[in-house]
Amino acid sequence: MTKNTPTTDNFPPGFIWGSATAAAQVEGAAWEDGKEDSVWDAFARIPGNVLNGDTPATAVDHYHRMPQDVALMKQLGLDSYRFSTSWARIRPGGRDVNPKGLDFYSRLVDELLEAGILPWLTLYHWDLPQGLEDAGGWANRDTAYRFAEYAQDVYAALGDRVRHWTTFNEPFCSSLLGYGSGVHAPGRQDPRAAVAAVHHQHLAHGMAVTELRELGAEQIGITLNLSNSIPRDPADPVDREAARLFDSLQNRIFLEPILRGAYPEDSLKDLEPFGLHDLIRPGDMETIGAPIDFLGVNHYHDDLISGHPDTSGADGHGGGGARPKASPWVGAEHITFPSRGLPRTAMNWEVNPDGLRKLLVRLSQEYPELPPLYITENGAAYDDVVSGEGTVPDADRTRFILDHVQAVGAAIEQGADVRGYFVWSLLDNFEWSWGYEKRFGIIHVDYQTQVRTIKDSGLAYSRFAAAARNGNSPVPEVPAAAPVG
Ligand code: GBH
Repeated sequence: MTKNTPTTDNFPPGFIWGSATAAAQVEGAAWEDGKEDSVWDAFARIPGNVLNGDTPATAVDHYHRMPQDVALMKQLGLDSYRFSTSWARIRPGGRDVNPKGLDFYSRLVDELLEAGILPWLTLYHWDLPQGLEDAGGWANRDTAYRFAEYAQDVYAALGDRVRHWTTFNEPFCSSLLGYGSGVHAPGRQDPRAAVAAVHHQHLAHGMAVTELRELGAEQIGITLNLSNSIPRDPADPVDREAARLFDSLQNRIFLEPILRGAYPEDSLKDLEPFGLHDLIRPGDMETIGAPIDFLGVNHYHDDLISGHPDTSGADGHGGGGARPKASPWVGAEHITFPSRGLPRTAMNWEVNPDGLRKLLVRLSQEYPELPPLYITENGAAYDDVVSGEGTVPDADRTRFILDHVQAVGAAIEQGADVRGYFVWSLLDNFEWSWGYEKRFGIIHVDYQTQVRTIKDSGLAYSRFAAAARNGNSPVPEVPAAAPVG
């Protein structure tokens, strides 16, 4: 099959075609119906933290436009919608349960089920109640116990209708970016706090898995952001060591505690100076290793790694936010990300669809204990233009999505047990430290009017998913000009 005729042959019946968002990125209504600050509300208020001084206060007003947004999902024919619940809405300040907060998600779930769309719920996508941050945040072990309580609250309200439960989205970001590099909320730059946040989020995950299991949740998992760590020169021991270290901090310190109940030996050594050993109490690793039913994989780009100063002239990694901060890779500040000269997205991230195939095949081969996989995020930011006809001809994003979907198909053909793909994102939204400048949506949002327009990539994705569902292959690559429905 050539690149220009995407095939649906490799996707098994029942494969889930979805799209994803996160509460802080889409909801807005930051202080409505009892909600109080999350760390992202507080962080965004401090000048210099978020590009252009943008904040998540209004976002794309999904809190008020939810029924219309679900109608758009239905129009696209999505099988599933991956969303997150806001802890700061459900337990403002981390204190008592707020029934109005829970009610929003109850209405969302009902609306989805009514539309025939499977709700895929994530409990934590980075928006810790500021009240809990004031008490030490994820550097404080107590936050893990608070998370387990919050998980129970959400299950009590939605467990009768939601079958798929994800504890954390990308704990890498909410620990190492939030407490190490400071590029994400709460903006701390303290390597020891960052390592504590890693361990306490693991613990919170494990405790929530145990609680949810006892309460009867059907499918429980976690989403990790994983990346291929590729040594610039595989023959150079300095590059090889840098790639090992990056792989340890980016991938294996998350994968192995969760899948095997143990930190990798080399990571334990690397992180000893930052206090990892002292954080681990008897029983923790068993809790963290509680069996899960699926692993969510978020993948955007590979990382080419060197242990030498970068002389390529371009940071192949693409940086992260309003301004340069410290490195999130604790104890690995010397690592550089040289460029391979591949095309880039508007995030300056390299485009290399085959990296996704490689990652999935590697996971399947190296981890015999691996549960079924779902691609819970993949997508791209490009600078979109709305045409005179009111369409959004985003050919780059269409290409990106269809090529990555093909890479997932190729991985399945090579034995990876992948059961779903969620494109990031359903809507243009608050892209964290980049504010509203970077657009990832398959639906365009005019931030002045909140008007939504399905982009050509959304139409193409919808058509591909429909063809896969019906067993039609190959699929013509040119996006339809007319709206779907
Ligand atoms: C995902 O994270 C998020 O889950 C989602 O909310 C977000 O909107 C989406 O991606 C698009 O960004 O240069 O050192 O600061 C993506 C994973 C991890 C990619 C951090 C960028 C920057 C590291 N991100 N990385 S650094």
